[in-house]
Amino acid sequence: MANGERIFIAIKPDGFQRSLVGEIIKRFEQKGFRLIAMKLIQASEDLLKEHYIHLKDRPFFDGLVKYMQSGAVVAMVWEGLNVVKTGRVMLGETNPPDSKPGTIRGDFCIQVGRNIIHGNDSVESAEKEIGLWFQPEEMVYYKSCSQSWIYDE
Ligand code: DAT
Ligand code: MG
Repeated sequence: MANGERIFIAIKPDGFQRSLVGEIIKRFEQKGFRLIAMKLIQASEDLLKEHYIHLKDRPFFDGLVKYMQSGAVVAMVWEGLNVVKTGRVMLGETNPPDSKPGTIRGDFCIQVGRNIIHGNDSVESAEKEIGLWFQPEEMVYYKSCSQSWIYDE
């Protein structure tokens, strides 16, 4: 089912410390996406090195892992039609100065090394990262009472 597309979203330690958790969750909720998993964790170095393995040769890799490991992360799975494409638009660009006002990074952060939120750029990476951060039993499946007011079929 197309509405069953999923994205892994993580509010990074800076987003958490800056009390942006409610604001970020609100944006996904109000858009109409469904929250199907969420937890507050301090991620291990091993998990973060695996999560960012595609960036392991970049000069900022060690700093990135250290920053992500430095505090609480709110890990979430959101579901909905085109949630990956739309979620990336909602996040804004990787580099905050390239992000438009109205996007999360455009509204709330300044530097790429403190860009407050993570979200996948493809359905394939979403499924991979959901598997890395969550066990299948951590997903909560429920019928949304607003489903027919958000989708026309
Ligand atoms: P995104 O998080 O938008 O998917 P990415 O996957 O290219 O971006 O990089 C992952 C994270 O790495 C990014 O959110 C912040 C950090 N990063 C990327 N480029 C960086 C740079 N030039 N300097 C410092 N950190 C960087
Ligand atoms: Mg990325």
